[in-house]
Amino acid sequence: MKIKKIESILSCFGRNYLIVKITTDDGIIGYGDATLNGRELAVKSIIDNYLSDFLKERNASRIEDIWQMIFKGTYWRNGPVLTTALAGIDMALWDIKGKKANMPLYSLLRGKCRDKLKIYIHVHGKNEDELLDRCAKKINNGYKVLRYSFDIIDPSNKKNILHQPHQDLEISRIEESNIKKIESCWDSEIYISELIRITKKIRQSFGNKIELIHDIHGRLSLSQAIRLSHKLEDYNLFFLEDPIDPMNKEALKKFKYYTYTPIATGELFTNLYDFKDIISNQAIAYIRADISHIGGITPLLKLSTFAELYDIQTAFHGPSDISPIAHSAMAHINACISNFGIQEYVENINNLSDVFKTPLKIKDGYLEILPKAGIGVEINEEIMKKYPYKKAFLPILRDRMGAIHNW
Ligand code: KDG
Ligand code: MG
Repeated sequence: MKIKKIESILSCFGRNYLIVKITTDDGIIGYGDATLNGRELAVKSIIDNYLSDFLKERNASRIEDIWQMIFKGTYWRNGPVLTTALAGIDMALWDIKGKKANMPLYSLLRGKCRDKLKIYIHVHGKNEDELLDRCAKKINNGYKVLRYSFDIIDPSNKKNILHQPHQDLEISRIEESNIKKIESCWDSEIYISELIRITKKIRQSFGNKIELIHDIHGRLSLSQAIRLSHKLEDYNLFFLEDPIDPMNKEALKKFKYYTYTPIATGELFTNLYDFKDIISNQAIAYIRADISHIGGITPLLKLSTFAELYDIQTAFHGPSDISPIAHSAMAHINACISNFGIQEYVENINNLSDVFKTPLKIKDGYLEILPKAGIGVEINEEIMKKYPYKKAFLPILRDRMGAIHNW
């Protein structure tokens, strides 16, 4: 089974998605996700101009060999552009392998060890009342775990909103803006006190019938994070994501001794080595790896097994800026690894069902996978062509003195 054609298809459905399509000489087509938010054209270029030359005529079933050839064999290893391109290729090859065997990916891997997956979704409010209303709505719809966020009006300048990134797609977001409009001012002290106040409010309103997650996006210093996490301990969070800059691994290793709250990190990591130290030191409770940025299914399986040895669970990154193919591929892995913890999911992602028909179904707040061969996503390329790429940028934050701040 030889690789005959490699294509990359870039389109925009509110969010830009870069899809890798690989066709074999026996006519099997595999799809993978190679979306890197705000860097789509760079990934497309590395696929079209470089990696496709390495792939033509190779045996499509030799996935580990192809993965190593691209990651190590071409010398310039690592970096999000390369690993995201590699992820798209890796997923497409696993999709082909599953289709050839006529088996869903979870069967081809280890076989299901659970029937349904615990998920969490985003809930955002432009103010406290809206947030509480939206939490109530999500709970009524059966969701059990909520990742909450909210806007804060800056008391010293009412036009400045202290924004938290979110994927509650019914609420407008400042992501994907024009380059001139993306800078805003951040104040961590106001954020810390508002977060404590609002977390208490949510617990008072809904008791313990839901689990709560909050994502700090690496915006705090170690001492701010320690102070905050102490105050949040009473509210029993499922986990706190990226309390401090995830690149500061030494600080993460210290932080675990200061808090009972489980810590999750890893959406920014682009290779297994990024995780090595913090897993072997048990600095975190959940790995937030992103299948499309860490290089695909092949490294994600290795990472999960490594984490299993340290009793660390998975909580893979599942925002709306990776495509339904990535969400589906992660669901297959989650179904067949023993240290699955929870999966981040975007409830409205199925609004794209005209273009991507996924094997995923939400039932009573859990995710289920239907038995379709391979990753199991059917793609309507004709409709896709009608949604051309639109350049967009991620926001930029500055502190009160005008210096760049972690976003
Ligand atoms: O592109 C950036 C998003 O993927 C990120 O803001 C989402 O932090 C995120 C999360 O936890 O979903
Ligand atoms: Mg995050």
